[in-house]
Amino acid sequence: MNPKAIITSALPYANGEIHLGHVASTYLPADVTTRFLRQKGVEAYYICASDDFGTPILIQSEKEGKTPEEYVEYWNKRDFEDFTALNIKFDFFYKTSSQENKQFVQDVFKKLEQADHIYENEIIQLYCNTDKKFLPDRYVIGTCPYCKADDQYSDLCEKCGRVPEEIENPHCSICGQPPTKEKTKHYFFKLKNFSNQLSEYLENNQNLQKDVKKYVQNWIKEGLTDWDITRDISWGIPIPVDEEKKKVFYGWFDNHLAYISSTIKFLNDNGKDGKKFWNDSDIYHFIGKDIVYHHYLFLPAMRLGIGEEYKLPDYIPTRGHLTLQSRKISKSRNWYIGLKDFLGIFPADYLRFYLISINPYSQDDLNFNWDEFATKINSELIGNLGNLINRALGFTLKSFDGVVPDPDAFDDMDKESEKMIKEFVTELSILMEKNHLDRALKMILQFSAHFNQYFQHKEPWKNGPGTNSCVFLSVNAVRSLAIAIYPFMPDSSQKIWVQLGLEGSVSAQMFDQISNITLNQGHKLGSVSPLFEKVEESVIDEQKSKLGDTN
Ligand code: B3M
Ligand code: ZN
Repeated sequence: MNPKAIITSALPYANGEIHLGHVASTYLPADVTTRFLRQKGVEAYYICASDDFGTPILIQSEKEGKTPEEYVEYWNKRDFEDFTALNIKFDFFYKTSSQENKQFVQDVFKKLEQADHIYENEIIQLYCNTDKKFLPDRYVIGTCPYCKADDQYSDLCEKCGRVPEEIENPHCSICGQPPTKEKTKHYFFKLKNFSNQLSEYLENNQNLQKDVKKYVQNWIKEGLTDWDITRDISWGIPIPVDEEKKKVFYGWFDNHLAYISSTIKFLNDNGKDGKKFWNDSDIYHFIGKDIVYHHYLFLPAMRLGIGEEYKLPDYIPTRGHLTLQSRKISKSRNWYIGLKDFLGIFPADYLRFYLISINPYSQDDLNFNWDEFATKINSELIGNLGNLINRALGFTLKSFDGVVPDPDAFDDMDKESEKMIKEFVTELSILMEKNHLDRALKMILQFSAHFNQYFQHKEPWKNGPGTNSCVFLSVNAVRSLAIAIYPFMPDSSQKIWVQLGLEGSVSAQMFDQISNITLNQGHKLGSVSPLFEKVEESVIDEQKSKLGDTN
């Protein structure tokens, strides 16, 4: 395992609140992975930033009577607070509009230009005569030229995932009128020139998901088109060579460069050589499947274009979209759940547990369902895990004064349970390393279910022979679980640690410690209380009724 890692998640637009759809596919898996890598002894840093530029942000700030700077500053802070409430723990949360990123982006552009990867071209830009403005990207809706899907934005087809060169049958997304065409000069990045190198990179990188690789390779085979990297708006990073000073970089040119510029700043500020660290590390970019094109093509091509001065991604874990009650999440239709609202009602660990458990390492969409949420929390988290912990520790407290007893000679069942503890870490570690977080969590639940059955079968409350062994092994299994669940549910993990009478932070425990039996005879537990509270049906009903049209 590489002893160094940099982990990033897709940068949230500084334009509205974080909802469950955002956290499921990118932030949560990245946070769990970072915590796990640290438990494996990796020096891992989780870096993110707000994505501050673009037309939608400019328009919205104007509507609210704020400068775009003030507007993005607000959302940058708010996003960070909301993430923190879910224990998404960034080492650094910066912004694409930082001075460092501006400088970095302009430098990268100059290097690309010197290497002859940039050219200027006159293009036809769509203009709306009703709204009196140029219409970039999201401001044009039309038919995808590739898959013929209707109602797609001009910068990204949500049906087939491609970035259309020219959308068919364009309409202004504000007023619905067909736009007129105006001439303007733009800068282009020669993406086409990188087809072979990109194909090789994809081919050689064995960590990328096979199915994603396959369709990206197909896009390359069908032929890439050069990439328009400029926009005629005022809010963005100025283009160094643009003398009229009327253009800025397209947000997708500058945003992913903030992965690098923010990391370098953070590491340099912490006394390290940021660039060297980046190039020595395993690089992970966690994303949702809607931005595959940008991360598997644009991003590596730009790094290739500057001579791989910064390493290309080793991992691009890509996951599907979250639907809500089997319907597409939509803010305007009030079909979404804000992260902050959710965490006002339920503990962070409930959401972390549920979202990870339904989230496979694949492009499949996942569905948030309120009833399923309640069932999973009540029967799996509480009925299985919580039950074992409370039972094993509660019984030790009641019958042994909270002191771990000397085990008797092990019978077959004890031996089997001892073996389970000793072998637990190996397979679990493999699942975690392969990013199968849902399967790892499932394995943890199976381990817990085993010990519930073991405890039930041994009936230690009858105080017959073998009672001591049962208590001894069960308490040690709880310790294993405390370490194993840390990446998933850090708050609960620490609570169990304290109830076990153990000192310090569970985060400092190495992952491999999971399979050690270390709580010996005489160890005194802390005070024991139930970890979780049941989710009531009435609360769920209330949440369901909040969805949908409110007027
Ligand atoms: N800000 C959000 C998205 O399209 C966009 C991600 C940028 S990652 C460099 O999901
Ligand atoms: Zn399409």
